[in-house]
Amino acid sequence: MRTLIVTALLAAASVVGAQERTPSPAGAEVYIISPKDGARVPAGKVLVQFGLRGMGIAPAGVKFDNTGHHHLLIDTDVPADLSKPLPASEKIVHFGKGQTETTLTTLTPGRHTLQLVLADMNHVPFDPPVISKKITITVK
Ligand SMILES: [Cu+2]
Repeated sequence: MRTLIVTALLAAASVVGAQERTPSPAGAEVYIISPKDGARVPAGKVLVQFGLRGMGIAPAGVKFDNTGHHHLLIDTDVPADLSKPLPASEKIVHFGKGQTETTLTTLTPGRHTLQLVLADMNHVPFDPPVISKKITITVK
């Protein structure tokens, strides 16, 4: 009897500890429309356009099946632990209003990487994750 209770408590604790991840539909795909991988772009304003197939966009906080919002990763890797909400920083930019493009004005001359991660209303990546290819651009 005691073993049973302990087991039940442990199971409950592990459920609370892990953020629940939202399933993504098969075939969902996020990609960077522009700039193109390997592009050389003038310094100043770099327009980045986000593409999405097989899912829709909804603002953060809005629950609607098969939707999420974009996150642009700049010069950084996708976090190893995808069970947690994506942090917000200058390298991980949230587009919680449902934006599908942005203009970067702070990229310094040289090589930079860009990558998109779609995440759910709570900023947690989907399962399986919907992540773009990482592209490299050179700012002139
Ligand atoms: Cu977010």
